[in-house]
Amino acid sequence: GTIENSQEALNPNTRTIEVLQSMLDYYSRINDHWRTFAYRKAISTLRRQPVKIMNEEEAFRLPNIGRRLAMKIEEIVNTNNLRRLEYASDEPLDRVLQTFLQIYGVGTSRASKWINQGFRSLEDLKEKADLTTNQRIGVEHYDDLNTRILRDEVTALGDFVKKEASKLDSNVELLIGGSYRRGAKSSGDIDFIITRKGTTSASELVPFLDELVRVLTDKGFLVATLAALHTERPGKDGPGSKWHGCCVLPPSKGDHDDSVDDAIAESPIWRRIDFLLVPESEYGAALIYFTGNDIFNRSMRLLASKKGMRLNQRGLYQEVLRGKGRVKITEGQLLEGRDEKRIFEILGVKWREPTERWC
Ligand code: DCP
Ligand code: MG
Ligand code: MN
Repeated sequence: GTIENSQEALNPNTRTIEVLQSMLDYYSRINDHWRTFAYRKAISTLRRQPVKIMNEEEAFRLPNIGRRLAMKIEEIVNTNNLRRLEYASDEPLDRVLQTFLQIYGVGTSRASKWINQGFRSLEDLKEKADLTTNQRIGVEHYDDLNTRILRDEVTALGDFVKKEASKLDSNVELLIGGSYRRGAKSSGDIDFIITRKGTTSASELVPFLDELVRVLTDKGFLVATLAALHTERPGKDGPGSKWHGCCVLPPSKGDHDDSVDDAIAESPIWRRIDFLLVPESEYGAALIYFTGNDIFNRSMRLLASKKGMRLNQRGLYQEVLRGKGRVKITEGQLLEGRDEKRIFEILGVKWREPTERWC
């Protein structure tokens, strides 16, 4: 309440509390319950002090404040911030967290659990942790999967896929979306959007994708599967029929002698590759979604909702009208799905080339 806030403003230890609070937030983030608790107790003690606690001795005399916390309090008073503290004690853990977070498919909660189990390095995880298949791939190919792919290599990898695809079905269209379509000089992965004229459901393309994956695996191009999902009704954001995995450029058996090819043949770098199946009837909306970037997508969706419409990766819809008790008055009617430019038009926004969609 207001009284509490004004007391806070008058508290001589406000700055110290603020810094301790940010450490508390950090420990809470990495699920270090014990330190979170200790910091909470220390902060509440400091809140009750009528005078500023200036050094280690003063702090240590107070209840709920141990020697190490008392030292930190003195340091905060002397430096007025967290910087040195971070370097002194928190940075190592924070760095471990950052390392773990860069493992493919690993989020904060997984990473924190590993930290709490005592793992401090990728080696620890490799040797001691109970990893899922995907986590093992992420750990064992950590460096590869965190290396960006130069545009020329994306093109080369893409050409390999396109060539095999057209042998299977010359009517299928493959386009590389994502950052590559936005013109990026390097990409984190290769995002393929796959469609065929006349299709109205992604499921019509599933047999083709299964075949393509089989052929590309046989040729040594695809080296791991991370996710293969076929759903008729994709969620609000999640793609419907997709395949995620890893690929390498097989050594070219051509007659030319290229040192780049040699290097790749020596130790091929694992690259992330995604395939998204899209029926022609939804191609435009899928192009927008899969071209991104994510911020641009969010702003397009927001704009749609402001205009009483709804944009997702399947199409642009009239928003569902609801009356009393959220009863539907009208269904969300499809306005456009097929044509990317038409979606911009209906939304009333000027066409933006993919290379202009960086946010
Ligand atoms: N996308 C999105 N929201 C997300 C994830 C993805 O809108 N949370 C869309 C926009 C992205 C596209 O999917 O551009 C492809 O996703 P990527 O993660 O492959 O991102 P980019 O291709 O843009 O970047 P990168 O070069 O890192 O792969
Ligand atoms: Mg990408
Ligand atoms: Mn991707």
